[in-house]
Amino acid sequence: MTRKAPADDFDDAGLEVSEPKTWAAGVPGVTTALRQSYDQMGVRRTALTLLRVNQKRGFDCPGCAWPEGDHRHIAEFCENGAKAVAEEATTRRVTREFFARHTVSELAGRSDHWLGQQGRLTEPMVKRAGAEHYEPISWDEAFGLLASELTALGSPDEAVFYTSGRTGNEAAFAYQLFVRAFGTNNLPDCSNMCHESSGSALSETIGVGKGSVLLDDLHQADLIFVVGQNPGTNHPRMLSALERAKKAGARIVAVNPLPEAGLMRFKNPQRASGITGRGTALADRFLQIRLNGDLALFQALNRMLLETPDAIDRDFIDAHTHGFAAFEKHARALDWDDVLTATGLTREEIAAALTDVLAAKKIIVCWAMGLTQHRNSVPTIREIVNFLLLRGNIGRPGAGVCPVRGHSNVQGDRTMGIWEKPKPEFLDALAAEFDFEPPREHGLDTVDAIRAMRDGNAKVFLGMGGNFVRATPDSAVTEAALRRCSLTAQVSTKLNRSHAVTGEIGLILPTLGRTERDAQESGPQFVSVEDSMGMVHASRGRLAPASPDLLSEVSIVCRLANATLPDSDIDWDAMQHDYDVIRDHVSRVVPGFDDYNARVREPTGFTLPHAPRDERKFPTATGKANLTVNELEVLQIPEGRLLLQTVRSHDQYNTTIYGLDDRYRGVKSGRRVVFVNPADLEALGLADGTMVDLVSEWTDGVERRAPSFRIISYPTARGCAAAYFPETNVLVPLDSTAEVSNTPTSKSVIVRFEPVRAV
Ligand SMILES: Nc1nc2c(c(=O)[nH]1)N[C@H]1C(S)=C(S)[C@@H](COP(=O)(O)OP(=O)(O)OC[C@H]3O[C@@H](n4cnc5c(=O)[nH]c(N)nc54)[C@H](O)[C@@H]3O)O[C@H]1N2
Ligand SMILES: Nc1nc2c(c(=O)[nH]1)N[C@H]1C(S)=C(S)[C@@H](COP(=O)(O)OP(=O)(O)OC[C@H]3O[C@@H](n4cnc5c(=O)[nH]c(N)nc54)[C@H](O)[C@@H]3O)O[C@H]1N2
Ligand SMILES: [Mo]
Repeated sequence: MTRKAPADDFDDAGLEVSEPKTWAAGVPGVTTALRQSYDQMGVRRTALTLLRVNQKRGFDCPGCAWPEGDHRHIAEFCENGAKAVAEEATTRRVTREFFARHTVSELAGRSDHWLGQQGRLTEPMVKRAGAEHYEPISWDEAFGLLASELTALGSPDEAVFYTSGRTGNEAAFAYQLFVRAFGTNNLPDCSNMCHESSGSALSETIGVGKGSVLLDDLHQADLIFVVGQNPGTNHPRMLSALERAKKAGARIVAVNPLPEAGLMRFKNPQRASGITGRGTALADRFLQIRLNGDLALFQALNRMLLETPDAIDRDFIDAHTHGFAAFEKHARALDWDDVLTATGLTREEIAAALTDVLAAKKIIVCWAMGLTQHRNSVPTIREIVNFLLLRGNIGRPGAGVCPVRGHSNVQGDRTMGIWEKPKPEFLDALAAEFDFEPPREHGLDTVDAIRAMRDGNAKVFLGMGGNFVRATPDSAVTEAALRRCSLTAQVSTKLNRSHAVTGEIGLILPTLGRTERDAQESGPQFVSVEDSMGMVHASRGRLAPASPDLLSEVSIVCRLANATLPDSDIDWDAMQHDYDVIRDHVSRVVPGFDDYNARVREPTGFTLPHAPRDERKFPTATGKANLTVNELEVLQIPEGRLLLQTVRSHDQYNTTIYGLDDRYRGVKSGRRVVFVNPADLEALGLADGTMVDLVSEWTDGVERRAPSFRIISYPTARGCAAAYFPETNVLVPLDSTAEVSNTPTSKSVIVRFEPVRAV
């Protein structure tokens, strides 16, 4: 059986390929960002808007979750932050006339790029059962419709409430409260596809599922590993922190199958030398690892540490860790042949990295999707914790774990209770504050939600932001699952494919973006967010809303709650009219938020407590930091196949495609490309420029096919390939997920290439 991509965007007519870049940012970055901003919103609005990003009384950049320092530059934004802002602050609009012109099935055939470029959504719209078009609907009628579908369900567990990571804390808290008052824990979120593996591994080993470093720790570190992460594109402001660390003497080791430009050399556009000079060489050492080789790499380093006299911190291990004996026994038995096969590195390369480790008193390991989206992601991250614990590198300045989060408030949404597996203590606090009994049974995560909709066990889907249909794996299966629902509703700022692939009824609920003023009955409101390092701060929109008919996410949740739960004792109106009321509730329910309303009004906000970081206390089951035993399984790739990772280009934000270039990797005007090592091409009898279909092979016997990709001969690790998501999501099997975290394995998909026959 073959499963083909449901619809494919072939915007690639003008595709051009050139040599990849060896450095990031600097002048081309700034000019590209400004050009795109002028294009979306004109010169005056660009200047007004960009000056407010990440300023003390401005709005939080809707780009990534990297923290702002205390000493902010006048323009504390980066090229890709500017693109994210321009995308939201665009002056283009999607109106009722637009929907009258285009049928829903026509929209389903358009590319992600085209859909996003149509502009901001302006009023609530409905696609009624059997209709071909969306038509306008009043807010009251829209809430009434959604409420009647929800209350008609056989059980609250037949509804799915998704969240993407841009939603502010106040809306997130109100949303999870509504969902639990309605009666389910079905709160899947983008984390399930993102850093869930980090949360799972860190909770088990150090007792807190979040990173243990602050920005200042990075500045003080002796050695920083950047593993499975492309900060030049996805967290550009992190490059400034790495540059500063280097100036203070840190060494940087990059571990990646791709020689990403941002890791190699950086020209800081916020300093004059960065605009004119050669910039800073960032990585001192580049370990060009094979996809999925990181568990083996860190096990090898750990074995070598155990074999080096005085290399491990005995006092720390005795005082603060649990499980050393079993860990040591297992680590010493590691097979070097497995390590070399899995990593593709030489023993000398790994030994050289060990000299960096031995020379460093303070080590930080940073990582992102390169580590979290594999079958063995949780064991890999646990092994990194082992590595840091061996030399006492958790719970002291300049050292620790640093999972670099994606969406700007994905971490905050979790803190506010957006989780399908809430802790009993959280539910107890919620019950006490609101005097109701929340459901205790765990809900559906993203993959299980798709299964439930596919099988007819869930029938109503509500998305609080995001683009569920495109962000999730196995696109053909997911699309069919959504189409089987009785109603799908999306709270969104911009048009995307999830509006075109609907249940019997489809609803679009357009909302304010982070850049926009939010006025409620008690006056102007602000929201708050938590960055990747547990810092909470306010975000105030300044622009006039894209349309007078938009509601804030908080209003949407509260009005939906009133419509769905008319007998609820919770005062939804009070929350809607004044977000301080929500923050007061939060301060009594969520640990670390005491005096929330006062502290969030401080110019730089406040830092949430983190026991391992602050006190070297590890709130795990054993009361200590857990050293773990992780089995190394070397992925076997059949003859003639490659391991494919699905990555972001420089011109996209997840499923939002800003443009068709990937400047650092030398790609212009196209996205259907696949990067392959020249030696693999030779072995496969293929060449640069050949057009191929990508066919994924998996144990269920189904062949998943993504048609027509141009091969680019590229210096990636041997045996590995890379192509962009979401075009390749069709290749990721729904059932291929990480152990424990259930995250789709978007970074390891076994594929074969079939040359496209000329017709
Ligand atoms: N401009 C922009 N910013 C973004 C986003 C965006 O799309 N655009 N997305 C946001 C979100 S939600 C997230 S989660 C982050 C994502 O940030 P990243 O994780 O940087 O994003 P990816 O493009 O998935 O890049 C994965 C990186 O890991 C490497 N890699 C892949 N597999 C492996 C492996 O097995 N081992 C190792 N060592 N490396 C590997 C890849 O070569 C690549 O460099 O960025 C956030 N910021
Ligand atoms: N193959 C593959 N798949 C992946 C990944 C991968 O690396 N490879 N990465 C995964 C990761 S890390 C993530 S985080 C997910 C991302 O999954 P999602 O978060 O679901 O997807 P996005 O593309 O970020 O969502 C974009 C949409 O969000 C809406 N939006 C933007 N701002 C706002 C706002 O302020 N409020 C509201 N309500 N809506 C807003 C807009 O309508 C826009 O179209 O994708 C995952 N999927
Ligand atoms: Mo993410």
